[in-house]
Amino acid sequence: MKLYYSDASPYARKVRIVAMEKNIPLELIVTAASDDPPALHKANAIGKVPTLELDDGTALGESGHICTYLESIVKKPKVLSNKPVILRRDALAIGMMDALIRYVLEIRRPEDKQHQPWIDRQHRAISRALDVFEKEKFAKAFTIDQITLITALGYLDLRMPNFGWRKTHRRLARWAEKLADRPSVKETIPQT
Ligand SMILES: N[C@@H](CCC(=O)N[C@@H](CS)C(=O)NCC(=O)O)C(=O)O
Repeated sequence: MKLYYSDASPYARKVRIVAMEKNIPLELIVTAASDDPPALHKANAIGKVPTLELDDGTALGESGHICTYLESIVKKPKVLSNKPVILRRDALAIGMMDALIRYVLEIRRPEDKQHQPWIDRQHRAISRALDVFEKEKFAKAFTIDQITLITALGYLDLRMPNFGWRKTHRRLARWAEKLADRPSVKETIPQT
């Protein structure tokens, strides 16, 4: 199976972590979605990473759907759950990723075209999500909510290195620190 991905994409990192946790080998195809590569568009008309191309040519978009597929082919360790607490946290961490992406796209626009209230709105959403996560108690199992959250925090570090969340959210920082040496987390840290 081929995964079209980019090193920085938090959505793609989520999929890579799930695949590594389940020992599912993926052929990784580095893809800059913004360059409109024909191979990506052929696989996924919407042109986003991650896109997973199965051996029969079927291509799946949306990180959540890709994780559902990976869980269906390799059941253990189980990372997905229908438990409301896990779904709630996963949705919150996805929302944090989405707010970060909106923030990044906006600050990349020419300065005179940027809309500061929109930037501030994303900033506030990220802060509120961090406040909620600061109070959460996580179980030992490395489930999808934790995978999405560690990925969102990694993207926060990459794109907003001066956010300073480790000082204001110390419990969350300790939780993230404990996961830092886990191979699937360590080997997928975004560099660019
Ligand atoms: N909801 C999607 C989001 C994927 C996404 O937005 N990927 C970005 C990279 S982080 C992308 O490919 N952007 C290119 C574009 O929007 O054209 C998912 O969970 O997979």
